[in-house]
Amino acid sequence: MSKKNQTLGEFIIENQQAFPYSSGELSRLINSIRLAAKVVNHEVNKAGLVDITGAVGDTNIQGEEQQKLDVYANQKFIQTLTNREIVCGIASEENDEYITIQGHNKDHKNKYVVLMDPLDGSSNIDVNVSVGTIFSVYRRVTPIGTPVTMEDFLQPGNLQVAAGYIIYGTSTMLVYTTGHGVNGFTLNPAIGTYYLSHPNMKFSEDGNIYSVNEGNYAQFPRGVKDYIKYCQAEEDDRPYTSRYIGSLVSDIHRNMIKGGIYIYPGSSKYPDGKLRLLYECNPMAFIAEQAGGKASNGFKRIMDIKPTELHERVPFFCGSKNMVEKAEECMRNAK
Ligand code: AHM
Ligand code: MG
Repeated sequence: MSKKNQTLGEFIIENQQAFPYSSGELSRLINSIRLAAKVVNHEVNKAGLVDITGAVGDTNIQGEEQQKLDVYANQKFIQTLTNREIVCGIASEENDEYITIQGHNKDHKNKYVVLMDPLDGSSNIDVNVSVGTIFSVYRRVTPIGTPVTMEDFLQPGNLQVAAGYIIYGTSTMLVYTTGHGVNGFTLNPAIGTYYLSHPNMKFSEDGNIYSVNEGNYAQFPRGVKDYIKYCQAEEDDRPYTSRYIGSLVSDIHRNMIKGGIYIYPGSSKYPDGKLRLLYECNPMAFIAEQAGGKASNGFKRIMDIKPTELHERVPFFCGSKNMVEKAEECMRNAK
């Protein structure tokens, strides 16, 4: 179905029938994300040149200082999605509350809600390390014609209809799934077109990379410590290689291509870890599963968790299936 050298535009049209609801709206939604990503990419790429880096002074709901580019990316994605008649609501990691989009005729007739982290890993911008955008799409559950409610956003990950990420790296890539596998498109910046460069992306069942911020080791639960010891043991194909960029999109992207596990566990200081269920973990979990990998909170499937609040955090174990299962075994045994 997917041909190399195909553009993202061609791919979307060709695969429209395979989308769960084939009215074309989801295709248009992916299209607007593609457009916003190009604009954000342009800004991210010149971040070192202009005086746009650095903290804007605001703090977001997590109490973190916002970088200027966070604000910019947030505005661009919201603007692009709002201007098209597709989305009825947006929740962003950078906004305390969700946004209701009534549509041009103020009739609330659009079907989809988008949840996103517009610029993840933004503390890496100042040091020229890859950052990313993460998005997650659901069909609203409340009736069309009425304003969205919190219920539309607090859906478990297993109800996502699409999810993806954009990585602003050595190349800019858009990687997404609509539940029919994972495909990656690389932007040719000279002509502004994304090409299908990574068709049908897969996590290998086993891998040899583990990615975790080991600086927090002393605060990790016993099970995570045991798993790290397992990764470092001189046995069979171990020790594994440790790679941690501190930019979720880049760490997961590398591990999907090379085989590996990413862990952001709970700790004695932060029992639920750092990552957000709705903006980071669910979309990455959907991609991981669609690529044959696994995503867990250490004990259960990420996508089966019923969210209770917009900015909820959750421990996150994601990557090659056998590695995640081994980490879960360590968590269980340490209970
Ligand atoms: P952010 O949404 O504030 O950018 O935080 C999320 C990022 C992830 O990209 C990354 O994996 C993690 O935070 C790194 O955190 P730490 O520095 O604690 O290891
Ligand atoms: Mg983030």
